[in-house]
Order: sequence, then structure tokens, then C-alpha cells
Amino acid sequence: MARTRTNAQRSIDPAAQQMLIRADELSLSTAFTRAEVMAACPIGIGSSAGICCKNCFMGPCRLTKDGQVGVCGATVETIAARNLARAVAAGSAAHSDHGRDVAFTLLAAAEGQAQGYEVRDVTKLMAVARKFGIPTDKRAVNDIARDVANKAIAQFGQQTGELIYIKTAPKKRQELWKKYGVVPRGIDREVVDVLHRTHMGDDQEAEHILKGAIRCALSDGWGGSMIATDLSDILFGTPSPRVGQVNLGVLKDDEVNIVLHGHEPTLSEMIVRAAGEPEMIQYAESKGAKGINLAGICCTSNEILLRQGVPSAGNFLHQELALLTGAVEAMVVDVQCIMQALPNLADKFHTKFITTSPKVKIAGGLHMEFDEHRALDQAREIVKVAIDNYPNRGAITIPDITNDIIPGFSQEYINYMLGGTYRPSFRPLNDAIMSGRIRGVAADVGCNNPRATQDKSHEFLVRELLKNDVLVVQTGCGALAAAKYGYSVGEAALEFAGPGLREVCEATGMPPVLHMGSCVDNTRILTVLTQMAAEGGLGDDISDVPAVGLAPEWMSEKALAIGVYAAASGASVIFGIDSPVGASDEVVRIMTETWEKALGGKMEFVTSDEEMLAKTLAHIDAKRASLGLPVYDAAKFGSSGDARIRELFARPAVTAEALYGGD
Ligand code: SF4
Ligand code: MSK
Repeated sequence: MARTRTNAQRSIDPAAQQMLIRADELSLSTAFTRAEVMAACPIGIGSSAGICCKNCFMGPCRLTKDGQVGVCGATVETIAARNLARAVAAGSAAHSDHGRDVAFTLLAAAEGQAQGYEVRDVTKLMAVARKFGIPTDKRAVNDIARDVANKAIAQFGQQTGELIYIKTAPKKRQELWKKYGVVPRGIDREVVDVLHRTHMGDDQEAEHILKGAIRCALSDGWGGSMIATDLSDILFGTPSPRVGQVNLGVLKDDEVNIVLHGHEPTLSEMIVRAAGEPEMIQYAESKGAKGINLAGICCTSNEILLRQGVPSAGNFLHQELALLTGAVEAMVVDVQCIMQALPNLADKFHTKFITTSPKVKIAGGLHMEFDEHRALDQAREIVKVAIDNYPNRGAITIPDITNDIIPGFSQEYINYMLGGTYRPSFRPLNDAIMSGRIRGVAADVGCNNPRATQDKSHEFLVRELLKNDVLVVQTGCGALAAAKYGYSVGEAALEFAGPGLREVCEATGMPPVLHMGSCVDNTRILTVLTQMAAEGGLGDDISDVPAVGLAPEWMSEKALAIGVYAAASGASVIFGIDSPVGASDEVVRIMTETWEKALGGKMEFVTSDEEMLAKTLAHIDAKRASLGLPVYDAAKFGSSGDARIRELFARPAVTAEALYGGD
């Protein structure tokens, strides 16, 4: 297999590099090597080299020259906008369908039909019920939960009006959405609308097509994904910080290793429960193992890491690397981001590759279809398959590398952390930004992409942002990336943060990087930005807050949906890798200038990490200036807090003689 990059160019993660050496020894391919053999098609991407349309069978049409049009006459602008809109619809559909499944599980739990599930967070249930306009007074918890679930389910099929969560956005934002004509009516409707308008012979004006994409993306961010986050919190508990571990070293050489991969927390929560049962542990011991060890990959990992403390074996590009250890008895997958290469690779070892979603079957995998009505029994069956497989284990190679992470910064916890139970509030955060201790906020989120060096952009941006006193919030695989390099613990403030940010972290005890959850939990960031705007001092809309969204290593259509809803919510959004709309200057202009004028947010694609950083800081500083806040000054803060105490203690010890004289 042609090697075009060294392992250090493939990943900056030493654990990944070790496993890539192992893959070479065993002559096994991975996404890292396949990305080198399978050169990206510049026209397929939609870069400046050209663009391709496959929307009808008069084509496919490949437009590579100035002024060229497709057989139907479609222009580069139309095709670029249509391709992006279709990707946004697919991404929104995936997120939102996840939310739908969680809503049905909540309904089944409320009706006593879902084995093992119950309302674990009554406070959150009440808060969501209030948002949904559902009465709570003197009502049984399960009655309220049933109404909440039914109302959430109805959001998918709603045809007219607007989604409930739209009302939770800042007032000014709601007006902007109305004026621009992008208020989502129903979740499924907006996905269908985009698929319809982008069919051959329909919408053929770039800005208008992109309005459809915005409305669809908003139905994800302020609809399906928000339902997924809120209802998961109700069922499994609202996250709060706990110590966890990340990277391949979390796999155990003497225990049954079960790796949980995908996105939905429903079955994985039951597997966590089943694996902790004494009978299961005894059964594992009877097979010669010391116990049962669970580990996650991707966003299923984020879900069970932040609620159950289950360690993470890593982010997106670790899915194959985990199997290469030879130490995984079973990899259990649900939905999204699951590479088809996995069952073949599992076959080279003793690993059982188990698919569980009614929507996801992968040739070569063992399909054990999830049914929420008997989820706990199913979880036990899956755990048993893994245990039975332990004696079949061959040679193993587990990199001895892990890092601590403190996940679990839900919007509720951040509120509590800053103000305490007496006065939960975003005031201290707003004050810190207004004074300049914190320069602004950046969300570093999204995937890995084997076309780039794994984690390199995430690590660079997080490190440099912290140095520049920018508070970083994270979700998805970006969150797991930063944790691998030691950024997601309290101590990171002392080591990496600029002086002002460090002072705030010392005062509040928060890490300078806040892990807020999985991909659907980007909605937590929307909520936090809304609450910051409501708190006062940072304008009255999300677009006023000095904040930027970054997805430097994105690869999925879901990432595009997130980027579009964040931009439409008023954020400045910067994606790395390559631009899927680079073929059309007009579409680039619409997504930056037109969107910024209409909605206060924009979305751009930038390939250089340094440029992403420079643009982020420039945007934050520009927002500070328009709010009339003091110009950020790195030298102004940093002489209080623990740093000051350490400085004092570093002085020569004060002796009794010096204090009281010689007598
Ligand atoms: Fe070609 Fe138009 Fe058909 Fe697209 S819709 S494939 S541009 S003919
Ligand atoms: S899992 S969408 S690779 S972040 Fe959410 Fe990671 Fe991207 Fe999948």
C-alpha cells in the first residue's frame, strides 16, 4: 500500500501512532492509509477546481470551466447551494431522528413499557414541561413525562406554526428569523422541504436554496437535537462534572473489553447497567477475566462518559485503532459515524462486531436489534456474547496512554458552578468577559478527518485560544481530542491558560476547556449563549456575544448542519479541511456577507490553522469593540488567585527570627 505520510503526519496522538505501526506490521489498512490511496476528488468536494451535480440522470454534470452550466442549464451557484442544502438535510435528519428515538423511549418509559428506563431527572423534566407549556402541578411524574414525550414527538410531524424551542431563543433572534423567512415549522417538514426544493427543476436561486438549508438546520439545532439533549437528560440525568479517562490505554489487558460506538445513549446506558451486575462480573471471572471493562468511541462515548464516567477509547479515528489492539471482545455500535471497514477488521481478530439499531445493519456484523421494551435483557445478552468471547483472545497491544478529563458541563451545571445554589447565574462569566479577563468564548467541536493530521488542528486551536484568554467549550470528537493532550482538567488552567482566564478558572474551579457533551449537545452551547445574552452586558442577542464556532477537522454532513444552525443563530462559524462551496464565489459571499447582514452570523471555510486562529481572535475583538468593552490586554490580569499565592510561597521562607527578632 502506497505510503505518502509518516505516522506522525497521520496523527499527533502517540497512542494512534503506536497502533498505526501495529497496522503496518499486520498489513492491515485503516482510514489513515485509505485516505492516502483514495485521493479526494476536487470536483466532488466542490472546490475551486469545479463542482459536480448528480441530481438527475441527464447528468451527472461536471462543471469545471467559467460560465459552464449543466445539461439543464444549472449554474455553479445553484449546484453549490443545492449540494450544501442536501448535506444539511441529511445531517439534520440524522440528529433529529436520534431525538425522535429518545422521545419514543421516554414515552415507553413513562408508560411502564421500557424495561430499565425511568425518569432520572425530575427537575429537568419539570423545566422541559414548563418550556412545552405542559401543566405540572400535583401531577404524577410519569404523566408529565408522557405529555412531554408526546409533545416532542409531535414536533416532528408538525406542519405549520413554529417549533416550540424557537421561543426560547433571544427575542431579537426570533424577529430576525421571521424577517428572513427561516423559522422552522416542523422538523420532518423542513428536511422534506430541502429534498424537494433541491430536486431537479425546483429551486434554482442560490440564496433562496440556502434559506431552505437554514430553516432545515434550525429545525435540527432548535428542534431535533435540542429534544435529544433535553430528553436524554430527563431519562439519564443532567450531566455534572466527574473525572474520566480518555485514550486507548483505557482498554484492559485482563478484563473483558466492550467498546460502545455511535451516538445514542439508550442501549449503551443499559449495557453500562448490565456490565455492573454482580452475576455478569462473576460470569466474566468464570471465563478467566478479572472483570468487565466498558469503553466508548465517538459520541456514544461522550454520552456515557459525561453521565456514567465510562472511559473513552478515543474519537472518530480511533474506531479502527481500538480493534487493532486485539483486546476488544465486542464492539457494539448504534448509529452514525460507524465505518464499514469495522466488521472486516474485527474478523482479523477475535472481536465480535455487533450492530444494534433497526436502521443500521452492516454486512459481516452480528445484528442484535435494539428493542426498548426489553433493553436491559438485550444488554445482558450482548455483554454475555462479549464475555463468552474472552477466551478466544489472541496477542494484544494496548498503548499505555491515557489522560484525565473532566466532562459534564451542562448549561445547568455551568449556571450553578458560577453562582452556586444560592444564586445560579451567568453573571460571573459575563463580568469576566466584560472586564477582559476572558477575551471571549470559542466552541471547538466536530470530527476527525483522515485527510488531515488527526487532532492537530483541535490541539493547536485549543492551546492557542487558551493562551489568548479565550474560554473553550467543546462537544463531540473535538472534546475527546483536546482531552488527550491534557486540556480538559482543572490543572490545565495553570499550565495553558492566559493570565486572565487562569484567574477566573482559579476562582471558580472550572477547567479552561468545558466538555459539554456529544454532537447533539451543541444545543447546550446555543442555550448558554442565549443565557449569556439574557444576563446583560453582552448585548441582547447571540450575535452580540464575543463567540466563535470552530470545526477544524470536520467530515460529516451533521457537522454542516451544526455549522449552518450556529451561523443562523448568530455565531461566526469557521470550518477547516476544505470548502464544499468553494466552486462558487457567489455562494461563499451569501454564506458570509448576506448571512451576516441578515442574521448576524456567518459560515466560512479556512484551511490554515493559523488563519482560523487569527480570524477567531479578530472576530472576538471586533465584537468586544462593538459592545464598547475594554480592548483586550493580556498584561492587565493575572496577579491574583492561586498564581499569586504560589508566587508568595515561592519566596524565601519567613523565619521566626526574621519575624520576632533574635530573642
Ligand atoms: Fe445536470 Fe441539471 Fe441534472 Fe444536475 S439537475 S445532473 S446539472 S442536468
Ligand atoms: S461522533 S459527527 S465524527 S464529532 Fe459525534 Fe465525532 Fe463528527 Fe461523528
